[in-house]
Amino acid sequence: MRKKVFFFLLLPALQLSAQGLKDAYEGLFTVGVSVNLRNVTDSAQAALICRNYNSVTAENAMKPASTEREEGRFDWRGADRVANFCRQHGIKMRGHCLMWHNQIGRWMYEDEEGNPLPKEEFFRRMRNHIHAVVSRYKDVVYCWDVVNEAITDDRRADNPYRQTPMYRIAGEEFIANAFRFAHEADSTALLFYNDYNECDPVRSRRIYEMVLRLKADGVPIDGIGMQGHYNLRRPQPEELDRAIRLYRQLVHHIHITELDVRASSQQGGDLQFSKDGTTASDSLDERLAAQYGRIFTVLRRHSDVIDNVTFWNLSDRDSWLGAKNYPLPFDVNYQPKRAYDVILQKKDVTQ
Ligand code: 9MR
Repeated sequence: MRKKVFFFLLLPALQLSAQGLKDAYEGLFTVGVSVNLRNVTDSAQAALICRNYNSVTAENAMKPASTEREEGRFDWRGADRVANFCRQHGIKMRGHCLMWHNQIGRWMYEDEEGNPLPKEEFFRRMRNHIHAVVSRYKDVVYCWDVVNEAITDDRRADNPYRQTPMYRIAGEEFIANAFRFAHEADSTALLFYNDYNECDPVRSRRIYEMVLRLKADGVPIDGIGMQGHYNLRRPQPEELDRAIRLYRQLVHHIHITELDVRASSQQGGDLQFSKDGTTASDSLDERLAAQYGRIFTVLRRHSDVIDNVTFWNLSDRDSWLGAKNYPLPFDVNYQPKRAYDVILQKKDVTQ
């Protein structure tokens, strides 16, 4: 009899510990992670993914440079590995990414002598690429980051756009057509514009105005991806809240696509940051938990428009920021940190 009572007392605790992030956020938004090929091959890491996440993004494997390094020579090995893992485990994917100025073969926009392609030829190549990738993963990918990081980092520039070879060939039409081609290939996928430093007032205004114009022109754009490369201090809750309020005036779908919180003071998705980070400590662990707590408190408040929150990498060991930035809820040994508990327990943190 005693034993039985003890078991029943224990049951809720056991159930709680069997819950992953995806269960804790059921009904609010899906919780995702970006993965490399090791993550989906190693059985312990795979189990961690399946327990916590119900959305997966390929960190690099679906980018143009991975799938079509040279025109027409497709290499699906990496992308298929991740997609098959997801198919096998019934996890849906965020497709990342169709058009970006990084990790893309020059053939997309240049001829063999290095001259910019005529606009029509550029569009032909872009359309072929987008159709091939989107069609292949239609069954498992529920949304795509169609255009990534098209807004300039120069907050004072008159032209809001990043001056990439693709932009120079076709201007804003390059962005519009990328969305049109993706929609042709899969009319049911949700299509996103994705960018970083998206809480910055200048950049967020520019993103807003661009999406507003595209939508007014009938371009099939469904959502805004806020990358979420943050740090321990920024954004502050009101900055994050303000950006979400701005974007939600325009779109019904907001995804936090690449969330991490670095220990150094920079923010953003560019590679100009220090991997040196700082030394691990108890207080750092607490500050990380507090910042994740503040961020998720805001995100939960907007869960009617936010339908996915994705961490950029599985653990500190995998992070593009280097392990010394301690940016994720799982440490270098794939053990949950305080930040994980704060997120899991949905504790409101406002200070
Ligand atoms: O995490 C990715 C890293 O492995 C690559 O080397 C890098 C190349 O630029 O891209 C990283 O992912 C980026 C993402 O695709 C777009 N937003 C910024 C991310 C961090 O740079």
